Parts: sequence; C-alpha cells; structure tokens
Amino acid sequence: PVRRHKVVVCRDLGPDVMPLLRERRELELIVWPEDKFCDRKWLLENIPGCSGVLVMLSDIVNEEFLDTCGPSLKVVSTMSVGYDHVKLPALAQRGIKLGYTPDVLTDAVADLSVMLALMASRNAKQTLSVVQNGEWPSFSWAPFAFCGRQISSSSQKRTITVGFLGFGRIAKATLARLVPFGINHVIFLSSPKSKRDSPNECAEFERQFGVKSVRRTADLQELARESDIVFVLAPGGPSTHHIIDEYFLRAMKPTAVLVNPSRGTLVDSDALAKAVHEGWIWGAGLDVVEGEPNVTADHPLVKEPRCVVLPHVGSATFETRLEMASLAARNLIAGVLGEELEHELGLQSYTSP
Ligand code: 8YV
Repeated sequence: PVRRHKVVVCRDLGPDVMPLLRERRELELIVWPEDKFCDRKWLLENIPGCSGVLVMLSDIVNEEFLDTCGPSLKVVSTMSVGYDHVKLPALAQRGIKLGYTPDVLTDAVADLSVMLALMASRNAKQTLSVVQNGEWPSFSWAPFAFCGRQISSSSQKRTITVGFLGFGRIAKATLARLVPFGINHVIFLSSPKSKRDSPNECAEFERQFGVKSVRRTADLQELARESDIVFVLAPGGPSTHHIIDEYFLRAMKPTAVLVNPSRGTLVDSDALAKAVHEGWIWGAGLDVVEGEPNVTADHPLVKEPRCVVLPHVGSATFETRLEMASLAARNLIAGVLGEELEHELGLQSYTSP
C-alpha cells in the first residue's frame, strides 16, 4: 500500500489546479471548504500530523502553527511571493522548507504598478467620480480643470526621475514598462550590496534599460527628494515597517506621487493621508494598506480624493493566479515527497542565532 502523507490546503485552488493534488494517491488531502479566510480554529484542528501545508498570505505561520503541526511537517508552500506572514527563523530551526511563487506574478504586479502611477498622477479617482455622479454635463472646459501631473516626456526636455524603494524583479519589470514614457533618470535604494552585485551595476542597468542615469543610494531622504514617482517595491516585515514616514513624505516633491503595490506595513498611513491632504505630495496609488482588509470608506486614505486605493489585486489576473496556484501545489507535492522544490526560499541565514 502507498504511504499517504496528510496535507492541508487552506483554499480551494479551483478546477484546473485541484486535480494536480487530488490525483496524487500518496496524499491525504484536507481542504478548507469555504471561499473565505481560512478559519484559524479549523486550521489548528486539522494540521496536527501533516507533512505539508499550502497557505495564503492571510494564514499566519508562526511557532504555534508549527508546533501544532508537529515533527511530521516538511514543507510550507505559500501562494505568494511575499512571506512576511511566515516566521522564517521558526521554520529554519525546525528544518522545514518554504516554497513560494516568485517570477510568475512579476508581469501582473508591474502592470498594476504602472496603472497606479498613472491613476494617481492623472486624478483617476476624482475624474471617474465626476462621471459617476452625473457632473460631466456641467463641465465648462475650464482650461485647467481635472488636470493632473504628466509622468511622460518624449521630448526629453523634462527630466523625469523614477525612484524605487527596493530594486528586485518587480521593480525592474516596472521600470522596463516606463522607459517608453521617456523616463531618463532612475534612483534606487535596495538592501545592502552583496558580494554578488557587480561593481558596475548602475552602468549595466543604464545599458539594459536605455536610460541616461541609474544611481543607487543608501539615503532615504535623497530618494524622496529626487523622485517624481516613488515605487515602494520591497518586502514587508519589521525591518521595513513604516519606512515611508512623515520625514520621508515631507522630503518629496509636491508634484510627486507615491505608489505602493507591496505591503501596507511599509507606509505610515496617517502620515500619507496628511501628506496628500496638505499637498506635500500630489497623490498616491496604493494596492495595499496597513490593516487590510479592514479598510473601509471612512479610512483617511480612502477618503482622500488623490489617493487611489485598490484591494490588493496586484497579481489578480486569471493567467497569473492560475500559475501561482499550480506552482504552489507543485512546491507542496515536491516538499512532501522529499524532492527539490521549484521555488524554495533559502533559510540558511535564519539558522544562526
Ligand atoms: C497576493 C502578494 O499574495 O504574492 C504576494 O505576495 O501580495 C499577492 O500576489 C496574492 O494575490 C494572494 O495569493
């Protein structure tokens, strides 16, 4: 008889992906049966003795979770590129693998990043509401009505600097999409340079993207001061908590926009609402907000006409979610069977005290 491994899947992954799991006779599958957040109580009741678990970013994987699973647990597979919901040192100490889903969502999130930059700079929220509220008929062609800020310059007469907080896969894909807009300067702040980084990395980026200058800075204030758009594309977690604070926002240009498609925790929401309200910056495009999904119409950022707030839909295309779900399922199966994961997050640096 085939040895069966218990696996818990915290969401139904749909008719195209569930068969990948169901057809594996080695797996004893337990699936959260509802189409909403996986209930913690249900989860803790079902994970004891499991070999693998597939989670979403709303399922917190901490010591309690891991201890409840017990020593049989070999792999946690998250259907996300982010892993701030997973306590990495706790996994590393127990020798548990973490599978995640990078690359497959890069295009979708980069598309949405550009969309947010355009929506925020071109007053999409206000102008949509003009039509929605039936106010268009009274429009008088006042020359500067509805005007926003332009983020393109094909004439090259204007200098446009795009800033990136974090310069990984999604940031680079976003930059590639913006180059045809006539962006000529790039400034980025990224985690400290490692030995693997090329000493000529900036010159290489200039060639790769065809822009006049690319500069790395370690100074948040400089990033804030120089950028016409700041894209926040860095991981969440304690090390980046409120990295965009009042001090940063006060240093930005009054014509600049802030775009955050990564994690809400990086931005101090109160400071941002004040910054937009008082005109320290032009506007903001947010796909994530601290405390989500408990963000409602009375939230200061949602109330702000120049803040576009979307409900964390960066990777939400059928094409991308399908790839994420099937990669997460494949990572789960590989981990349970003791095979190499397609995408495993290296946890070596978390094993030392
Ligand atoms: C969501 C994301 O996780 O991958 C991430 O880290 O934030 C998003 O892609 C995803 O949509 C939920 O599965």
